[in-house]
Amino acid sequence: MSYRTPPARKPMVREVRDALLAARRVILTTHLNADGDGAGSEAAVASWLRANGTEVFIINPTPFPNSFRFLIENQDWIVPAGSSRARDLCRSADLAAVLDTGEVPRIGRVRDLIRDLPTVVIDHHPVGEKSIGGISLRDPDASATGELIYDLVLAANGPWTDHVALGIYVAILTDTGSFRFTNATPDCHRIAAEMIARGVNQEDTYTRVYGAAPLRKYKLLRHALETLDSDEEAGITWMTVPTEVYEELDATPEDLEGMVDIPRSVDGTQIGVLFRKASTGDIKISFRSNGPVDVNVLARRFGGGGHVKASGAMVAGPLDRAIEEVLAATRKAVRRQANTSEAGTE
Ligand SMILES: [Mn+2]
Repeated sequence: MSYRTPPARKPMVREVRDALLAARRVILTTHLNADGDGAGSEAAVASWLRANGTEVFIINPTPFPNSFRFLIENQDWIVPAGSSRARDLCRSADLAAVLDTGEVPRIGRVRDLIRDLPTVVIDHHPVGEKSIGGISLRDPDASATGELIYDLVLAANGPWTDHVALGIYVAILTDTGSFRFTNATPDCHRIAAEMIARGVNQEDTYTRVYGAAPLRKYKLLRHALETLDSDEEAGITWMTVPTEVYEELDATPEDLEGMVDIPRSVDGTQIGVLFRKASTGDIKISFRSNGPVDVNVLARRFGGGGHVKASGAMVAGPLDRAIEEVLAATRKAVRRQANTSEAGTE
């Protein structure tokens, strides 16, 4: 059985494909602290549209992660959001494409840069309260935004450049936790298989994505592990990134990638939580759910959001008060879920 774009998705795919192919200069962006799905999707769209003769630039709200630069065919396509070049490019562009988020607060300062441009959104998150307008290809059933990029390139009949295949592969690889999570659907395996057939080297790619961490990442982790704690009764495990060590080591948000998987991987954990102080002084929270509790709903209570099993939010400091408040709300969410399940079985 080979992959087919789900029928319900097809009209959106065509509309977004046509908008992208009609533009002469396109600005790509993604959410704050781009992950493998955001960066991989940008890499694939940039390579695909460039091969079609479109001018494409990547302007993200936070610096493009160094660890994902190898995905981008030409580093000159990446333009810092604060530069005058970014302003000029946005002023002369036809279209902005927002990838792997559809929410205004998630694109930070880029919002102002693309305010006057027609916008397309390509995303697999559930639609939130501060949704970005314009035409869209949104499907929460997609394993990753990279899967929707595959649909677009398929609908356009390519071209399948090396960087299109690599970007899509890394987007799916990283957003499915290396094909471990429930979003690692048969369809995303089919797409990944095709990308390997198109030349992606899975071993090299895995090493570049997961096997090239700076030493400071593990030094930071060593200190973070000292804070690992749990409420075994509620099934909540949490960890805090120590602010002073983070600053001393000159760590970056990239160094925190995957850290929340440690509390979530403790036996008996329903919800894993990671706390850290952001540069703004606010406290960033990451939630991961192993069970039936919807952490998207939980994160939204704090003005954040995400997916059912993975979400995040930002709350005001100080850190200890934030931890207390968030853990109280998390316990409540666990209790509420337990009550619903009980009621459901009666
Ligand atoms: Mn994603």
